[in-house]
Amino acid sequence: MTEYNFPKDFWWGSAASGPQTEGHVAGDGKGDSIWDVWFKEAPDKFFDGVGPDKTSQFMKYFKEDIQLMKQTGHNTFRTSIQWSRLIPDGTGAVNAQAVEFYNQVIDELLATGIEPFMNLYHFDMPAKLQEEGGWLNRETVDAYVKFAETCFDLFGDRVKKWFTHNEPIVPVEAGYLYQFHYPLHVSFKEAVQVGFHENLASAMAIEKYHATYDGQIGIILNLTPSYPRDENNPADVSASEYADAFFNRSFLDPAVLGHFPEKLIEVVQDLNIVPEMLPGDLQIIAENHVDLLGVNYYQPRRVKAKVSKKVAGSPVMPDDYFDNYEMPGRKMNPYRGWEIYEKGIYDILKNLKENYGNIECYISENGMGVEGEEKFRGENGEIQDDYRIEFVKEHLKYVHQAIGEGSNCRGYHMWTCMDNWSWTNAYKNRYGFISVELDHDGRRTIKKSGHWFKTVADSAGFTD
Ligand code: BGP
Repeated sequence: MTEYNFPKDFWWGSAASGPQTEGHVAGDGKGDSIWDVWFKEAPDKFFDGVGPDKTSQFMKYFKEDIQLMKQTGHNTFRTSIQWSRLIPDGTGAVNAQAVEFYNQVIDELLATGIEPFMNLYHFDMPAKLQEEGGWLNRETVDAYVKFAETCFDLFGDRVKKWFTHNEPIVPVEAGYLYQFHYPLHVSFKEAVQVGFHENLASAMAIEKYHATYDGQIGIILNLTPSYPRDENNPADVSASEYADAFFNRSFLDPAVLGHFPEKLIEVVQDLNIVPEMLPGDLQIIAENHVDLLGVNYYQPRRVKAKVSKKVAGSPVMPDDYFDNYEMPGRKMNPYRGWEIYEKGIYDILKNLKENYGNIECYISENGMGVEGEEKFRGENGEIQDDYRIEFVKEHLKYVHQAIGEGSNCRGYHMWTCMDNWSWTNAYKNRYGFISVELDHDGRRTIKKSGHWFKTVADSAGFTD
């Protein structure tokens, strides 16, 4: 038996987002986001036709939910402020009901001894701004900075940990390359512009925050380590470096180091898709770094040198620089189709220590989506999710090892607290410590993993 002891002040908790949990309440004044619009246009794209209107009804149940957080060991919890709830059209008047709602959530969390971590953008562009081009439009950057300042002004007296974006690469790849988020475009040029504007918006919000407020501000990135098929094959290694530059370093380097990676610059210059920018933009990025980095980790990316032929006439894509590699014998989460590779979390933390000044960080998402979890509900009504306990434990062991070797990792947040609405997958795969039964008006029950996590948080570790 080995003891895995974590620092006494380690952050134990989970992450969620406004659009995936809150739901709509009649007359709440919320404006539409791209998700509301897309769902109205194409409900069949969403698993079982379940849209963003209902979700887990956190708006209705937040008081009870925060008590459940306490019962599952949370000392911290991350969610997001929905831009389209706070400022319904993205740029105009503030919605007083939204202010009241987020105030109540923040106050309730603090009164329960749970520190709120607040994110500002979680894939949820206000519809009105998307009509004007969303992140492609420079004016969105200014609107975002105003939104960020409004949030700091309204809630910054109590919220001391802010994040500018969750997984900003996702709007780039999902919205402008691979068509799994609105607006479903395919354009490397647009993708680069979107990524640039998100980076700039983040740096500008950080600048404002540092000028006036005393907490910490960071960014949450899904760092997906790129492993070459063969470390001794230079072509595989080079392919994995391209994938790393596109999907990790495109945000990690500017956020922490203040500049873009060489490989990315090379590609956008070669392809003549350098984003439009104003004089001084790069300076803003160079001078305004994050204080704290959230690391979302689900799966590795395995890469080999490009061999597949490009279909004539197909658009230029990042994938022209590498092929994905299916490693024989890899361990899979069959429901989500993602590889489970626990050591990846250690490799990320080590990379941050060695190449990113050992920036203060925490695991801001890690988790296992499972379809059909109801079949694991035991006679006592509790879901017996031993697989999730195993998943978390095996990742925590590597986090523990990294900390032992000097990593500045301060906490671990599971995705997610209670089962929530996962974009087009809706409620297909369940991730929570707490189950939500849609057929019973969102009835909540703590799963076995939730009770287990409380014991881990209470004793700041576990034995295995
Ligand atoms: C992350 C997102 C979350 C959440 C999670 C689970 O990428 O930050 O919003 O959705 O992944 O993934 P999925 O919903 O695709 O199953």
